[in-house]
Amino acid sequence: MLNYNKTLTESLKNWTFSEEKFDPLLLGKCESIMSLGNGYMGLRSATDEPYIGETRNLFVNGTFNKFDENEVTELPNAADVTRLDLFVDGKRFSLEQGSTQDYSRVLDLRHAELVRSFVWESPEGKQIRYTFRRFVSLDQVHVIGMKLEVTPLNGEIDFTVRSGINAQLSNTGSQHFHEGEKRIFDKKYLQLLQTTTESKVDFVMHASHQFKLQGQAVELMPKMDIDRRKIAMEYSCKIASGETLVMEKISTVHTSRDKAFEGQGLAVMREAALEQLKQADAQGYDALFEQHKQAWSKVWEQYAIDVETEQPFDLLAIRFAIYHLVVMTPAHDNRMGIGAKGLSGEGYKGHSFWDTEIFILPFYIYTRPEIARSLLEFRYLGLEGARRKAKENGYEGAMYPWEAAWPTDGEVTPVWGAVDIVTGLQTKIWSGFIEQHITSDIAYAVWHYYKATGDQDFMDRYGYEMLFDTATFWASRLEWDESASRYHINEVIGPDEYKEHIDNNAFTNYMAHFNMELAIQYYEELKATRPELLTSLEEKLGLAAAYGVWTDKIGQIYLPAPNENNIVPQDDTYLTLETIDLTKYKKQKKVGSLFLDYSLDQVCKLQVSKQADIMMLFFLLENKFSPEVKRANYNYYEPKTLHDSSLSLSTHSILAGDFGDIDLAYDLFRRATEIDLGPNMHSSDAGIHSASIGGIWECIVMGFAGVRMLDGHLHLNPKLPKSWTGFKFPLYWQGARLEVHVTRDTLNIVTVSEQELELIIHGSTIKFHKELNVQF
Ligand code: IFM
Repeated sequence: MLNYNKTLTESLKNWTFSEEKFDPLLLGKCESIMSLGNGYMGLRSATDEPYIGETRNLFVNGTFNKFDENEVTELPNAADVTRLDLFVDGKRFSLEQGSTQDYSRVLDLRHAELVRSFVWESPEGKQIRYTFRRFVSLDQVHVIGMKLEVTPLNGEIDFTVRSGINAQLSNTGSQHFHEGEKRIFDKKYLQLLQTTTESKVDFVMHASHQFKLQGQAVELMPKMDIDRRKIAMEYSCKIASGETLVMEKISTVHTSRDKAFEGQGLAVMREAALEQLKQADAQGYDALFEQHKQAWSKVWEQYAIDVETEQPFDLLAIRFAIYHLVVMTPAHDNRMGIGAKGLSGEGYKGHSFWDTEIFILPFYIYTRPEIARSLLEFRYLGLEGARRKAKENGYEGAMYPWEAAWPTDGEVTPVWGAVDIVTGLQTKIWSGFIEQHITSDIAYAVWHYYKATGDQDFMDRYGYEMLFDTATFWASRLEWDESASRYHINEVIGPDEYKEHIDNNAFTNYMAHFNMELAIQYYEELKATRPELLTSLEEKLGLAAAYGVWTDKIGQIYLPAPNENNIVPQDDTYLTLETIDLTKYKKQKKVGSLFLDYSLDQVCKLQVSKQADIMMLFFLLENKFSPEVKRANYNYYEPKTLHDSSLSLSTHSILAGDFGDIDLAYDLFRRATEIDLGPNMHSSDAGIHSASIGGIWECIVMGFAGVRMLDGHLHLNPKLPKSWTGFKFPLYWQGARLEVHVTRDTLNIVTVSEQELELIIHGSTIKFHKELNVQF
């Protein structure tokens, strides 16, 4: 059970949530949603003492490895530093034995610290207060801090802690590391060096411990242990009743992917890493934590979003979202993307999907454009793999991988998935072959970023090339249908993954058309204004011929139009498929319940959708469809959409808001916030849902504030959920930071920028300088 109202201090009101009861059968949820990190690395919040069923994960962004030829590359699970084996009077401490009172595990989002505390009574009747603290430094990104406080309450105890660096881990069985080298320096500093088996990324991990008894430093002589894939220390001491023993453990993680060590060799990294550990150890938990707190306070200033509401959960939810966005994003390195589960679990192997460009990038475009640029540069570096994928499939240009890892890896989607309940065989995952809309999603994101920021340098270096080469892919992908005299895109999966091998998915066709439209527009613009840049791109990409092909084909691409009932067919057959009563599945407690009754093959033959598809098209290409068409389609498709993907609810919420159905928009927003943070204790076992977390921000800023970039203009269309009296958020537009405050009848925007700004509010164009006040 989670508690959303735990208030440690007044300043932490709506900044924390907690687990109030330990349940060894529900470990995954808090491990994921309370995970810590700093974009460089992510640490799943497994409890310190071990339990069966736990998943201990430490991921360092970008360190992908392939276990063997038949597997795809994934983020390797690095050695663990969090496990502590604790013994009281010679017996192992475990919450599964004895009894526990005052239990709480709290994630403090404001300071990014995890605190677990309780009083435990051993089966022998010894009562002990335990407090465990942990953070992954945002200030020194290689550092992990842990602190344990142990106070016996009714008699002296013999206390032992075994702690170290444990590499006896895998990714659900796949072992990504060679055995490596282990060493203990000065009976204090533990060092483990390991290299990934295929990508040959070196990991250097360190740990050290220090103790205080009643506030005074004590030297405890350790028993040292080095074994297979493991290096550990065992410390023992007596603690008198009422006295407190404090153990601090400082660990560091470095890898040869770190830009700072590029080309420097392992010896240099090893020495620098050991030196950083020694310095961090000398600073100690409290000083390191203080610096980390300062770094987080800058984060909260930067993203200063606020919801004035009677529903404190809403405020907590947006803070939770921003916390996880910061923790998962490799803002420091443009060779890295964002995983579909961030860095919080093994789900989706650390791979990046369209989740980034469509659900997360808008957050960065409008709050930290430089991070949005870095994420797009990751896709630019991915052109090599995308061109390879196009060639391998018999196409031209750049065909982006459905799942991406290291930029040059190309397609990394696994081929086999869950069981088919009819045949008992593993289901084939087709998305790596035929879910192709990712290519135009990336092109769309380039355009969105450019229009919102005006970053011409990005376009000159990367953006035009991405738009042109993706358009070339689509031009080569189109299939001429002689009988209909038009181009089709057959045999795809659209956003709705419950329809495989379909022809003319509307989303895919419209987005491919849009991608080519952008390429033609920018080609012509460059030809007229920047011929020298165009010449150099022409030489690199063979554009002269490509432009002719784009313009020849674009007018003949089949764009499914609304039928007599205003319904845009999701694909060539969707509207002809059987409909079934979906009530039971719409009310499901756990997503995917449909598969208890049907196989994927059967589901493909029903009018049932996994996630927003046509609705996503309306959201992205808003101007191309009338309000009547959008409404009619919403009414048609929403009852058939099970929201079995976490990418669905936020889009439906935004659309419902656009139609003026604020109650429904709010209801869908609430459901979106509950995907990870809600009370379902199994929803996040494999990791948090990054896209849904980006979607929470989108619901507020693009939904309730109605922020949209349309034809290069910034629109705001504010509307307030009933339970809110106002909300505030920062918004970057063309390099200027705007502070936006919406109340029920006013809109206030202030900026320190000197430029005159133009916005479209509820359809009216308004120019302002420094401050704008609008009464509704
Ligand atoms: O990208 C999504 C997809 O749309 C639905 N399945 C999960 C993927 C990763 O989140």
